[in-house]
Amino acid sequence: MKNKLEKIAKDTNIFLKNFIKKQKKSELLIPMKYGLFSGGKKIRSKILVDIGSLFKLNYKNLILIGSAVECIHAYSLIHDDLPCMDNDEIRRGKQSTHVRFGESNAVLAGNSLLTMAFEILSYKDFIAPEKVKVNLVNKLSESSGHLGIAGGQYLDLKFEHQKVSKKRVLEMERKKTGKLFSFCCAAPLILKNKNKKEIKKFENIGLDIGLLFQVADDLIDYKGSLSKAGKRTQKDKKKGKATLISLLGHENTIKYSNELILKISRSLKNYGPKSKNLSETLNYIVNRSK
Ligand code: GRG
Repeated sequence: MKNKLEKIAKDTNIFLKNFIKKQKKSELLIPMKYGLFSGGKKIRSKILVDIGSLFKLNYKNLILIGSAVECIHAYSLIHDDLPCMDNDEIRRGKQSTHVRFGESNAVLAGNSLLTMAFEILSYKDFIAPEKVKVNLVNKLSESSGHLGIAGGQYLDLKFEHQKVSKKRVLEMERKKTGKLFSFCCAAPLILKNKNKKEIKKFENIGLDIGLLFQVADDLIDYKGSLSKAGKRTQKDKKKGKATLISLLGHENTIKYSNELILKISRSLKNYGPKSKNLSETLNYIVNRSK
């Protein structure tokens, strides 16, 4: 699993570096590259490739779509660390982008990574029907806006120091983290021209994978360390964040994540041994320490 993830991370970075090399230079590229290339597991690209392997899709196309997703992800992390958001000075074991380059540059680098995602999906060298490209742009933009990452972040900040129901916490985590995973699971089916019902099924699997990922992230905050996680831990409690741990407790949250794994595995049982890559990734997600 580790080797496969590293290969996908390397190939995603190669695509992004070549893509950027072909563009005209600008000074903003320095903080943008810092946000994109200063580590990062590239787990979202791995999920895309795992789902793509169920449908025998072209690896290069999956890496291109994964690269667009990683631009959105890097953007969300840069903005998440800003003083007006979660105010974090360390990310991936290094200074956050705004600490290194200043707040205004971090905001602009984040915005430029957002738009770069859509430049990639509409790239002339992406060989796919125009309709497929438009559908991918449509789904990725929806996953990133008020119904997705931005909307989830809004709820995350709004819920600080509040008593929030499990339903609302799940809504917040599904939007903040789940929607991008949902896109990663749906994109291969969009590429393969599958019908709406099949796409929806995989979007729902993605929402559950995202939730599992976020629960694991909350557990890292609860019991992890700065040296392993590459970011400050035990922050959620201090900031009064609404999480499943704060609601259900540590033991029940672990139980909840085991139930999620069972649910995801059940929905993939028709794919037999082809779903082995994804099962490995799920295992990695729950056992990770960063
Ligand atoms: C609209 C894209 C967008 C952003 C603005 C700031 C913000 C709104 C959203 C923040 C969303 C956020 C940071 C959610 C947390 C998701 C999460 C668990 C991130 C950690 O992902 P990893 O572990 O990171 O994959 P690496 O470092 O491995 O890349």
